[in-house]
Amino acid sequence: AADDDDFDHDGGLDSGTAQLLSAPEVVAARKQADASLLWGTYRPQIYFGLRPKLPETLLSGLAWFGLNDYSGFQKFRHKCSDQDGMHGFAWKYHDGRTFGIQEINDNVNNYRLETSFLKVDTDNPSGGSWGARVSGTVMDPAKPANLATFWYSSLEGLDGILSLDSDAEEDGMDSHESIQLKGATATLGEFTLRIEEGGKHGDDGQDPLRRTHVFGRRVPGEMAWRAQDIITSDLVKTLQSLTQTYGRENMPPPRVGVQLTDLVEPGSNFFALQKSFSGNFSFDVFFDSASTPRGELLTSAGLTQGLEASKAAYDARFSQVTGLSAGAGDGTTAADVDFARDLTSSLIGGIGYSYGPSIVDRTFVHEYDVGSGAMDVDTKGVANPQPTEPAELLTATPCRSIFPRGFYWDEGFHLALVGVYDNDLSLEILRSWIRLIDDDGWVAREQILGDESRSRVPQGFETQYPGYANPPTMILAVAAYLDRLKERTSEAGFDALGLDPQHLQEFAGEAGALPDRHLSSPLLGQAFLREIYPHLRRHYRWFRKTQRGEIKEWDRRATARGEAYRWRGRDKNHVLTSGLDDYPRAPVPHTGELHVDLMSWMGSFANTMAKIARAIGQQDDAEEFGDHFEAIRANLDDLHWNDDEQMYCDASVDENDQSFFVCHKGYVSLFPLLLELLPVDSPKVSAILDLMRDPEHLWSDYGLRSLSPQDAHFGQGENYWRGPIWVQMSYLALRALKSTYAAQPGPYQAKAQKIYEELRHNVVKNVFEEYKRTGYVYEQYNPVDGRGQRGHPFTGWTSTVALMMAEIY
Ligand code: 6A9
Repeated sequence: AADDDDFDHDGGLDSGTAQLLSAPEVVAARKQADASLLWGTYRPQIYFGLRPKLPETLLSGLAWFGLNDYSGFQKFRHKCSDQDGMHGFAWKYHDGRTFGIQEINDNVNNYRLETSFLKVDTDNPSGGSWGARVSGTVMDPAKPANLATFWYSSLEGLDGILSLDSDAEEDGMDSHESIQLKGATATLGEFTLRIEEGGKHGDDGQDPLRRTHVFGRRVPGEMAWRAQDIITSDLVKTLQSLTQTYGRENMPPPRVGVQLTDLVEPGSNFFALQKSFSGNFSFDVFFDSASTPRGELLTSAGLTQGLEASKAAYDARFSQVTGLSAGAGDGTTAADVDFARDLTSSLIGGIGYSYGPSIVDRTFVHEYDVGSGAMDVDTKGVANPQPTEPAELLTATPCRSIFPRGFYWDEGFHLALVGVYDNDLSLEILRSWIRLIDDDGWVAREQILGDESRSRVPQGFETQYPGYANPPTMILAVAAYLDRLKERTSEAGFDALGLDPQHLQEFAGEAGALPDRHLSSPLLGQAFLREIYPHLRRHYRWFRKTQRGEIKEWDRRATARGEAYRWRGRDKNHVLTSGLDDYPRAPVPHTGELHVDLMSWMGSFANTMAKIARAIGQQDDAEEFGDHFEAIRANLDDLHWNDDEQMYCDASVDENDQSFFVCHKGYVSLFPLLLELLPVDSPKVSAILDLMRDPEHLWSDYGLRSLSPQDAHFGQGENYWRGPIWVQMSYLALRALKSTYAAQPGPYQAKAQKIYEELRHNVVKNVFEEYKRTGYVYEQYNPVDGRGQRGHPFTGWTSTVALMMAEIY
């Protein structure tokens, strides 16, 4: 067993694992998974866009605005925003690999847009080809409906070429009109982009040829994502010449006047194509890879059919994996199933890929983080933010409009749901995060990679600090994978995970198909676990070393057991690193503070590490983790249980070095139960359940409040985590109740079961009601009236409602 202070910089793989990873079955499975995930709607920060998960590549996207007057283009729709007056935008279907269908309710412009895509030839190592459809339906025919739409494609990399194929001919496909771009990049090979009207649009009497305008510009590669600026600057040129010709008073109607210039600059790497419509419309965009056999390329009719077939397949898989189906006799309605499907699809549709440098400050040290005693909160170290080497990340995102990037502790919740629909996709995302764990074992809590990502972050929030943590929820995803493996693999198969890799060959033949391949093949399961294990262990040791809390000499029992924890990175009113931002903590920040939530996370981390180590036959490690786990359980009671208050509390020390409790009835007091660290027959379980169920404190008709209304801090200040209801915390509670406290016999089982049922009912009902009322799910819900508030659509961890409906924990 490694010494605590022997900081292990060696994330390297042992030779057995290295050999395992290069086994032909493993390599082949990897390649296929990679190919099927190459293309995606990995630009969740815009309403609709496609890109491959490759750096410096081909970006495509949609933009639009109303043409009722000349000010329309000031209400440009491109990047997702909660300021656009939408009555919701959500993926109704999205399977992460082959297709998706999104609905966007643009009430302001009187259009419901549907954007969909379908991939073909996805096993092709090139990633295959795809079709995308954009259709618009007028919401209220009595009101004007005129829209300018733009499709753009642009190259970020300088190695590629892209050009307008002006004499592309009608090739017998079912199109009125086809505009084509030809291109090639080193990684995508040669391709053609076809933009066609599939014939579904209403005939508005305009000559369709006159409706389409194209322009091309040469922009620096790192500007290629700035579609709004580039398109707007071209439109401004047209408008300037129109005003010169006609004068402001005599301008032609906007639907005629607002047009791109039709100028294509030599060497253009950014092309935009405009189509303007009155009434209903539809057009298609096809990406044809030269490596896809011609017979497999999509037509508009093929796209229509393929989408229908994909929907049916999705519905079938969805009811199979969630057990949710209408009319099954359990009261589930078709609307319920649609809602759960919308959530799952929107979470998967929110998956993004980003690439670029982050900003990290490796030398800044806050007094509180190292020193001893009370700190002067105004003391700041010297800031030294530096860009890192570029890194890449495939990640689900909390909120497409305001937080469209990777957040470490959100991701554990995202993967809980992603993994139910597509196990292997959840592992790819997990692997992407694991790769970001650095040599010390640290990973930044917020991943802001590259300019586009950074453009959404206010100044002063970009810098990440290598001493700062965030709740280790990645471990939940690994634990969920282990559980699924156990359920799906034969007993012999599961036991084989612990065998020497050579002995696994006999299980190689079991490999099934995507997206469950890593559930059906012990060989692949072992390869995955062995690959991530050294990184996870380094990560765990980083937490254990850098977030260690001080135990006072006089607490001999606890000192002997050694485990105590304190979040680094706090100021007077925030512990952002805890994820619970402004939740009240000790009034004066102090290096002697001990945090019960982090203590609980570390208990869960140690316990899960022990499970993984055991599964892959690392017995010594398993014992070491097991010892930590037991020490944490004991010290939780020694250091954090307040018998007078009958609750778990943070602790701190005063100016005389006397220890005291910091008790606020709220989420922090629930953690030992939320993370299932307490034995079912502990009276402490009963006390926590009572606190949870008390309407005077945490209980509401809409879910668990973060802080009791009786607490002096309730609703105060930023009021972010001082009362509002967070859905993922109710998910943790339901998970603990269902899998432990209501599942195992004990004196509080009945109480736990009742709370489970009521809490599940309340949360699901309220989130669904708010979705019906407003078209959105939210970052949090009001602790008094249950109304959705703050970020929306918040289809990150709020989507765990789908898991509550399916009772999958
Ligand atoms: C600040 C302001 C538009 C805050 O869901 C992501 C995180 C959670 O991990 C965390 O627990 N959210 C929660 O307390 C959002 C974090 C946003 C940080 C960026 C910039 C942007 O204003």
